[in-house]
Amino acid sequence: MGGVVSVIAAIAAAVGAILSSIRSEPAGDNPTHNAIEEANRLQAEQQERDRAAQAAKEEADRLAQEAEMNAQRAREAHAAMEAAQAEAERMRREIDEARTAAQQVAEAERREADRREQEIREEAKRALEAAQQEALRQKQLADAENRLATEAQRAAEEAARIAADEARAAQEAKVELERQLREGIQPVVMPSAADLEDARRRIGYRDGLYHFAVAGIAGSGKSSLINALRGLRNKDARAAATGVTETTLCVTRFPDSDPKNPFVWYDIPGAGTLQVRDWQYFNEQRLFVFDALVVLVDNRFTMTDIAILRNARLFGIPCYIVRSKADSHLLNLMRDMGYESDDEEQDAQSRATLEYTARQHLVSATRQNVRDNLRGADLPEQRVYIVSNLTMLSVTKGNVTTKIAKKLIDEFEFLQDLLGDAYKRRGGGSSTTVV
Ligand SMILES: Nc1nc2c(ncn2[C@@H]2O[C@H](COP(=O)(O)OP(=O)(O)O)[C@@H](O)[C@H]2O)c(=O)[nH]1
Ligand SMILES: *[C@@H]1O[C@H](CO)[C@@H](O)[C@H](O)[C@H]1NC(C)=O
Ligand SMILES: *[C@@H]1O[C@H](CO)[C@@H](O)[C@H](O)[C@H]1NC(C)=O
Ligand SMILES: [Mg+2]
Repeated sequence: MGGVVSVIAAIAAAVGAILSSIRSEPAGDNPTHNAIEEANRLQAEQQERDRAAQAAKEEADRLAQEAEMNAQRAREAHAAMEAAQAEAERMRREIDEARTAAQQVAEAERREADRREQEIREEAKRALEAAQQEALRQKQLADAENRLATEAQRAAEEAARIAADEARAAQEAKVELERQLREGIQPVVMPSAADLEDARRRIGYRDGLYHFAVAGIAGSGKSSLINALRGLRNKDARAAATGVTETTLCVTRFPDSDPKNPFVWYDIPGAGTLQVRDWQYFNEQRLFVFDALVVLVDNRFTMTDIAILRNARLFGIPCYIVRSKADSHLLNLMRDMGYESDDEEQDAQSRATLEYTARQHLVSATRQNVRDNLRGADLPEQRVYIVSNLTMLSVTKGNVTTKIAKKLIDEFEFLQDLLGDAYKRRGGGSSTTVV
């Protein structure tokens, strides 16, 4: 606005100067001319001044117009500036608003993110706890199942063990039964009172007497041993016949030759030669009725010998294992070792040495053989008496000469044990009943 005023002032000053310069101009010569010229010049000057005034006016108009335009422009610029400022302000506000909105959005998003994160955390925590609980539950289930399985397995093992034990016991029983059948062991059949009474009647059993049975295969020396125990020679009239082939299964009764002796002897034939099952032998021959049994073995044990030993054990009857014919076995051994009975050159010393060695061999081999057989039959060990008929007779008769004494093996112990046990079992009682 000030700009416009100064422009107008300048224009006014210029107009004043022009007017004063016009007033101070000096006057010319010819008045008419001068006047005309003056008039003309004045007119020209007036015209010039008019033109100048017109130009100044035009210039002033132009300037005014220009000023007006400038003012207009200034107004427009001001307005534009104000608009720009307003726009800028608006934009600033918009930006602020946008920023605020963005901040709010960001804040909301952050809060949402936090919330989600918290949610996820809690969810994860819940899931973890649930998983832990489930794991615990599974573990407890597994533990329970393990316990059950262990118990079931223990029970199964126990059942299997019992079954195995039973199977083993059954198998053992079967094997034992088969073994007993094979080895002639009689199933334990205890005789009835009537059976016993019948058996006693048949053998002429008398209370107060000792009833000895001598069993063994034919030719083992039963008759000879019985003769010797009765104090008889084989060739004595009252002696049992020897060396005869047995044809019957009869039990033969031999009273002792001395009526003062409470002994009765029985020859039990056929052991090991019968067609009956070995285990039947004991009961068929009614061996349970005797007070003591002598089992004579010649060279080898028979199944019947074993069956007799086993059954005698069951019935509690003392049993004596005897090997007879020691003298002839000894002679055979000596012959095997080089002894010639008709060789005059062999001196007494070397004969004695040979006999001693042969006797040692006979005794140890016989004892070993019996031991092996008993063990093989699962029977307890017991001694074997090695005897000869002649030496036995001397011992029985109490007439042991120096010559006989040299030949003694087990005869003395045999008689001592046989009669000693008998007296002991009967409480040392005595009877003079003559049969
Ligand atoms: N050298 C010897 N021969 C005997 C002995 N015992 C028996 N004998 C003989 O052996 C054979 C059979 O004897 P024996 O008593 O009849 O046996 P059994 O069939 O069991 O009654 C007979 O020839 C007897 O003389 C003995 O101790 N020594
Ligand atoms: C013993 O047996 C032998 C062989 O048979 C016989 O020669 C002898 O007479 C018997 N001895 C007695 C004492 O019977
Ligand atoms: C004893 O035996 C011997 C021969 O062996 C005989 O001579 C004697 O008479 C016997 N004595 C008795 C008491 O039997
Ligand atoms: Mg006989």
